Amino acid sequence: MKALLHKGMAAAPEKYLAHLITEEERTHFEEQGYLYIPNALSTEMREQLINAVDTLHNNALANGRATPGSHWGWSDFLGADDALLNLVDLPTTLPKVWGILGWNIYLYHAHMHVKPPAASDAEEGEGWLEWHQDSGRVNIELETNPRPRLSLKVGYFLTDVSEPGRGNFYIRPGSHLSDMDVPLAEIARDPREATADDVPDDAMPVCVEPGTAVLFDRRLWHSRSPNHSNITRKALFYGYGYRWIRPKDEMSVEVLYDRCDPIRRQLLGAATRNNGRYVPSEDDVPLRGWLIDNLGDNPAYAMGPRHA
Ligand SMILES: O=C(O)CCC(=O)C(=O)O
Repeated sequence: MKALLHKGMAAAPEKYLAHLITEEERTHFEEQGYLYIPNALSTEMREQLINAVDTLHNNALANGRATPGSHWGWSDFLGADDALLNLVDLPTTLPKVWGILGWNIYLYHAHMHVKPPAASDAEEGEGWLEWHQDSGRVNIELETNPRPRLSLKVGYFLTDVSEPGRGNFYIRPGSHLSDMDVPLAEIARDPREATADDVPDDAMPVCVEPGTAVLFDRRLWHSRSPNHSNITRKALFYGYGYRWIRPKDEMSVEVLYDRCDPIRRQLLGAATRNNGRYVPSEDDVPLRGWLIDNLGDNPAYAMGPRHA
C-alpha cells in the first residue's frame, strides 16, 4: 500500500508558530551552547519511537549487528518507521533549529543509540564516549577561532535520564566558543566508546525527563557516560546543517521524497541542482517561502530581532 502524502507544515502553521525561539532561549543557546526543550515529544510519540527503535535493535540482534548487553548505534533509519521520519520537521523543535541556523538547512546526519545497563564485571569508568566536538576533520581543517557553528543536533531522550548514572549525555556548557586541541596527527576519528577516568571539572550530565529534546551546537564538547542503572537508555540524534554540507551518514532518503511535502523534501536534502545548495532558487528552499508566508516578507525575521 502506498503511504499517504505527508501534508506538512503548510497544513498546520499554527503548530510551528507556537514554538518559535524566544530571545531568552537564543541567548542561552548562544552563551551555553545547548537548550533543553521539555515535552518535545508527546507520550504517544515517545512510545511509537521506542517501538521503532526496539524493532530495529531486535533486527540487529537477530542478524548479529548488535550484541546483547552492549551499546548499539545505528543510522540510515528514516524510512524504517513514520515516527522516525516525523521528527525531521517536528513542530516543537524545528522552529528552534531554523531560529538558530536560518532556512538554508537540511538533515545531514541522524543516529540512534541503545545503551543497556553496564555489565556487572564492567571496569570502573568503562562506557564513556571520547569527549568530542562533532564533525571530525572540520575541527582540524577550518582555520578560524572559534571554529564556526555550521550545524547543530537535536537529541531526543526517549527513556528516563532525569538522574545521573543512567548513561546520560554529558556536556561542557560554554565550551563551544573555546577551541581545544584536536588530534592533528590522526587521519580522522569518530569518537569511540572508551574507559575515561578524567571527566573534566566543568562537565555536566544532561538530566532530563523522557520526551525532552536537547539542542546542542556541534562545537560543544560532549560525551556519553556509563549506565549504572537498570534502565536501558534509548536516544535519537538528528543533525541539521547548511544545505552545502555533505551528509555524514548513509541516508537512503530519496525513496521517501514522493510521499513528503516540499519542506520535508528540502529537509531530507532535495535540491533542484547542485548549485541550488549554494545559490538556492525558491524551489530549493520552500522553508523560506513558508517563513515569508507566515512571519512576514523577510524570512530572516524567523531568526529573531537580531536579523530583522
Ligand atoms: O549518545 C550520547 O549520549 C552521545 C551522542 C554523541 O556523542 C553525538 O551525538 O555526537
